[in-house]
Amino acid sequence: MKRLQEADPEIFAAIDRERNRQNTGLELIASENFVSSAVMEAMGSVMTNKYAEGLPGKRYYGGCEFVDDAERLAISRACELFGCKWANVQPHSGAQANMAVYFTLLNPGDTFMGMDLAHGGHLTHGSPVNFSGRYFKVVSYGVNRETGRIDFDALAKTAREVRPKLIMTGSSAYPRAWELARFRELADEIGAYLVCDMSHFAGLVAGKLHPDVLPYCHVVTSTTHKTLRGPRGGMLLSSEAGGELLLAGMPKAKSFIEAFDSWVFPGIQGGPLMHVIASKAVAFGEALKPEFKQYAKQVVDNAQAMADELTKHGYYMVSGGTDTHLILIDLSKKNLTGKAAEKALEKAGITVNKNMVPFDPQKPMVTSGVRIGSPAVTTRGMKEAEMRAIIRLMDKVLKNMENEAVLSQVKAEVADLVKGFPLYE
Ligand code: DSN
Repeated sequence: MKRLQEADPEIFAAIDRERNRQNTGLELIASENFVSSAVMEAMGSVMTNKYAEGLPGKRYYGGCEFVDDAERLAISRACELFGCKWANVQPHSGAQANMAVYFTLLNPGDTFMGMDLAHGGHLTHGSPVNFSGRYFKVVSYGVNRETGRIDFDALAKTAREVRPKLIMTGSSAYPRAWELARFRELADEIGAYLVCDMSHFAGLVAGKLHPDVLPYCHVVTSTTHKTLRGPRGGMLLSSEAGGELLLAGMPKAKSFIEAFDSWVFPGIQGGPLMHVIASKAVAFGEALKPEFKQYAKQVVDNAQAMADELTKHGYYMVSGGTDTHLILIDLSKKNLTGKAAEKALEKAGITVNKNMVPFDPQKPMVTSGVRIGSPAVTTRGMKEAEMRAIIRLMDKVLKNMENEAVLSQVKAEVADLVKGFPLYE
């Protein structure tokens, strides 16, 4: 980045410090990952210069021949990867993807069900501080206090009573797999749309490490930058494409997919980020390679090794463990808060995020939990032995949160550990 260094030394220095932080620390934030240099090169390419409102072959601007090539590749690779018939790769983020879905399938004031944020759901699944909770009537579902798993019987009972028009599934801090066949049966019974926001576990779905999602949902939303290891962005997918489902109440009957497309643009977005779309295509190409399946398997194996080591060290995890890439540790039984733990771990070079646990008595800025995940450390090449070592380091920090000497010593151990797994030059 010599040219950037000369042109803007301040920004260059900030980027350099961030690169160094990523290289020398342990990244355990469950929603983060490290992209390949190829994915990064596509993001930093000339495609950032191009306006391309519309879809490939149907744009509102001239000169779109080559960005069309990139977007067509992104679409066809996404469809191949997830075995679906239609994809829209333009949403700038997962939040935009969810917004496009709600605006397509619901009218303001309609009722939908989504997982409670405090039980592992996402802001855009109906939180009152988010557009999803302001424009629509939201009835939340959650987990069973004893098991930490989704209380499906309670959810089904509520769904039969309130008859939501849509059920949103997927989560940000729920460690267990989603059994969507069961949800689809319920959705069909009450005449609701079934949507899954698989942002967190998209890479596991692509690697066949998570039960099928696409065949059960009317539409699926996702980010591309978590377990899927692509650039920051969103997408919509469906295997119900082809116009089988006509949406009632639209000015002219539009097929399902036409309506989704037009809610993404012009409904909620302007020009698509063509450099990011090109980069999504690169990431989907990487995920189609056999090595990605091995990566996804290692992500799950690593999370399970961490869970096992946590149990050995006497930690309580919501639901008792994980089926996926993430673990939610409830620190209340150790008389610690998520806020204090996050801060101490950061001082020791271990990045996690504080997180509410179900039925949390603490406020969202304090919390009783920390969420950890294996995707980023797995990308560095770490395996089960390193996961166990990481948990031992975490345990040392959590037992000595006020002891700066111990925190510095762990930081040195972290630096030693990551040296064997180089990341960015
Ligand atoms: N903020 C993301 C996460 O960390 O899970 C979800 O959008």
